[in-house]
Amino acid sequence: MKTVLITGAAGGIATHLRRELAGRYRLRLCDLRTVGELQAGESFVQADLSSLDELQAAMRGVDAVVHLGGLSMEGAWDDILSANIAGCYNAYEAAHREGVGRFVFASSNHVAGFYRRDEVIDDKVYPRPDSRYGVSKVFGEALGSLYADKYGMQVLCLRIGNVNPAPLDARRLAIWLSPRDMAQLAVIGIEHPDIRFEVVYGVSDNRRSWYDNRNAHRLGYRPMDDSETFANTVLAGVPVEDPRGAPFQGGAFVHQELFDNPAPLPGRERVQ
Ligand code: 15L
Repeated sequence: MKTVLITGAAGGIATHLRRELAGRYRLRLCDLRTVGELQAGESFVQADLSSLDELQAAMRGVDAVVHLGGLSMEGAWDDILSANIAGCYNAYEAAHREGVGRFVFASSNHVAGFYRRDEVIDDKVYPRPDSRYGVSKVFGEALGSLYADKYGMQVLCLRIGNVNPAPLDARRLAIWLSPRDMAQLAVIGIEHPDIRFEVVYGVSDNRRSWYDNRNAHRLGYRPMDDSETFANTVLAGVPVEDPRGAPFQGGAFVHQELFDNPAPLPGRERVQ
């Protein structure tokens, strides 16, 4: 049985993954915070993303890393810098030094949040991050590319939408990722023989999706859920979205800290 280290193990996505992957792998849970009661097959190791030594010790002997650690939303530059830039570098570097061959990186839809919702984008689009957080995820993907090309690490970057048992609002109907579909993507990253460096969208089979996720399907992803099941309930209960974010895939992330409408200036649109 493979041993898989999950960073950010006290967080929401990890909590779902623990349940979904139970019995399939030995799970080594890694966080600065405590992770709650350990289940069969789980162990806990405390490590700070700012410490390469601690991360190396945590990764010793594991077969794969699922890197969920770091800030999961926009933050002050110093916090993004330490948790998502330096911390992400440390995670890849520790994996490399410990000879871990597989790395699943929790990237985010916010690497491309400035694409509009009427555009369908795939894994090859040039990034258009909507926040410092989004920029940090572009950096994490670039590190994955570097470690794959230079050291042969097998890296899968998941541009995750939003993981929840049910979609939270109208925007999340497009980007929702059910826990079991998230687990399926993680398993592809841990096991698929042909992965070198791949980017896929971490979304379920949502009818309202604005992603062309053919690369995930090519790797065998067969999502089991579609947010449409929840659409009537979700749409009945949600407040109207802020018009500054509503045209953009990244939603509120695009207008955080902005006072004016950030609609692209003439000439800003790119031809793919
Ligand atoms: C993300 O990347 C965040 O980690 C998550 O907290 C949500 O905000 C999600 O994106 C989203 O776009 O809804």
